[in-house]
Amino acid sequence: MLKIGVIGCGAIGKKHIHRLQYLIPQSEVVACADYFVEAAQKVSELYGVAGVYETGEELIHAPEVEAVVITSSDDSHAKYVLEAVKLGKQVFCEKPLAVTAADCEAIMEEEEKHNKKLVQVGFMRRYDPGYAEMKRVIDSGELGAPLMIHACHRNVAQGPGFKTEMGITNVAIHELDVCRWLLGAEYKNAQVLKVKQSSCSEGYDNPQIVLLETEDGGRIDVEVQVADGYGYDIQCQVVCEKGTLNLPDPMSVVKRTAATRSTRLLTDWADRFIEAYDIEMADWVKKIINGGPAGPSSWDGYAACVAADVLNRSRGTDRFLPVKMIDKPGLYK
Ligand code: ISE
Repeated sequence: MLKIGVIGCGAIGKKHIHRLQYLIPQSEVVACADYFVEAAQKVSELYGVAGVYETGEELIHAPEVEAVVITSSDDSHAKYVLEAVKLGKQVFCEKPLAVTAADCEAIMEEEEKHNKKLVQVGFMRRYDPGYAEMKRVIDSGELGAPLMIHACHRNVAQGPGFKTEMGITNVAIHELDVCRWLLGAEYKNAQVLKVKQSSCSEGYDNPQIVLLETEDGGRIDVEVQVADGYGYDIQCQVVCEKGTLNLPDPMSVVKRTAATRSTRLLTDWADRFIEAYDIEMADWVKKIINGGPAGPSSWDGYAACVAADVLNRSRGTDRFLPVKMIDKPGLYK
């Protein structure tokens, strides 16, 4: 039984606690913490979590906590990951791993001191059955080399405080990970474009187009609409030499009535990727029990963070900017 502490008791935190507590037989959530301690207390009552800590640091140091799940706000991830890694505890950190590349590097340096992987980043799309099948076909070589990806990431709306840059660091970050994973290549250049704007935006760029070039010349374009006014819609097409692969839409009953045929679209990302999250968490627990994580690593968190940084810096320059990364440390090869 893996005894887990969860830092961050908001929406995704609660969903992960539910998974770890009730759906995965080999894990138990023994502690939780939140910046708002009342939120942690509520979660503790709701899900039968024995320990409530006032700070993430106290939870990380708690002797009963063997592994840590971080689902707090994006800008708090790095300090908690670093603290847990220093103690040699396994960590699952929701994306992004950190908001700066320098913080990702510090995490990798600390992890290397232990000479073993201690971090998995929550890039759950790699566990989605649709993306996983696309990856399998690409790697089989059946369609020849992959040449380009056309993708869309569309959210219904954003809450208060949303900023243009978050369209990359919080939203398109998933494509930044999944595209390099699908293509098996790192990025060379990146650029973000401000295009014709939607009236659904409230003070931030929407849509934006993300353009990427990989080291082997592959091309990626991602339409990022953070407020589309109609649904949560994720599309991905990989164009290969001898065919194309399209990400399947989630299952939906086809309704025929009043001379129309329709299927419902989802509106919440947590529902769209529910299966991916379930598989991801169960796999993380299983792999930790059997020796160590095998999912997206700190290097993957770093690669996405560097690309996000470059994209945000490219805004308004009308130019592709180079994506420069440190040499890949041996631990992640
Ligand atoms: C959220 O954190 C996600 O992971 C979703 O996939 C993304 O669509 C949403 O905009 C993010 O806030």
